[in-house]
Amino acid sequence: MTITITAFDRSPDGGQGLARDTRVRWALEEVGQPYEVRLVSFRGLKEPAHLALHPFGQIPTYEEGDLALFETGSIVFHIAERRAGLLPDDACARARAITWMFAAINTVEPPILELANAIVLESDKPWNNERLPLVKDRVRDRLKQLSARLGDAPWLDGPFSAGDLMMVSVLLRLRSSGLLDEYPSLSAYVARGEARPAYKRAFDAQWAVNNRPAD
Ligand SMILES: N[C@@H](CCC(=O)N[C@@H](CS)C(=O)NCC(=O)O)C(=O)O
Repeated sequence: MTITITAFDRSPDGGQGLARDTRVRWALEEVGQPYEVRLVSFRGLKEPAHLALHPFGQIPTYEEGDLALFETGSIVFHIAERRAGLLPDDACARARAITWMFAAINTVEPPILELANAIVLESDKPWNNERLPLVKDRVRDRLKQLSARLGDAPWLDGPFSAGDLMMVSVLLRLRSSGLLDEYPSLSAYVARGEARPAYKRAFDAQWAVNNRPAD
């Protein structure tokens, strides 16, 4: 059955891989599942056809036959549950990998998004200079804890899993801030994720879309 995901017609990051379709592409590449992509303009995101798929008017979405999903956590979980390669067979190891998926999007991603908003959307506000260090420290708190847990291990819990895929995807957004460099083990962890052939294929695919000649 054909799988179709949605992605920005032109991502604001110009193809740096930060738009969230990249993590879905990565999951599909990890399990060897071909997919198609429907590109959506910013205006299209808020039109009824897209809102029927995604109530918040965002990308990515995932369609497979009659099934339509939104939210990358749910989409990656759906992919990982149905195809081998992203979740361990052992029930307890599987539950722990799923826990790391939730940790990535519920505990680590929120302060990172807050920082991105502070840098991109609030830089002109008179209070930004005072607030920014506080926001950065909230990110550092999480990075310190995550780095302590990762230790010298290559991945968060045994072999690479959907938990690592989500965590690396979330951490990638920090690169331009320089904060990741303060935690060498996390920098190396992210680099290991980026070095995976499946990540490279996902990155290249979204790069090609975002750097195609103007229509
Ligand atoms: N929690 C959602 C967030 C989705 C999201 O923020 N998508 C962004 C692109 S990465 C978007 O569509 N932004 C446009 C908008 O919100 O209008 C997920 O993980 O899927």
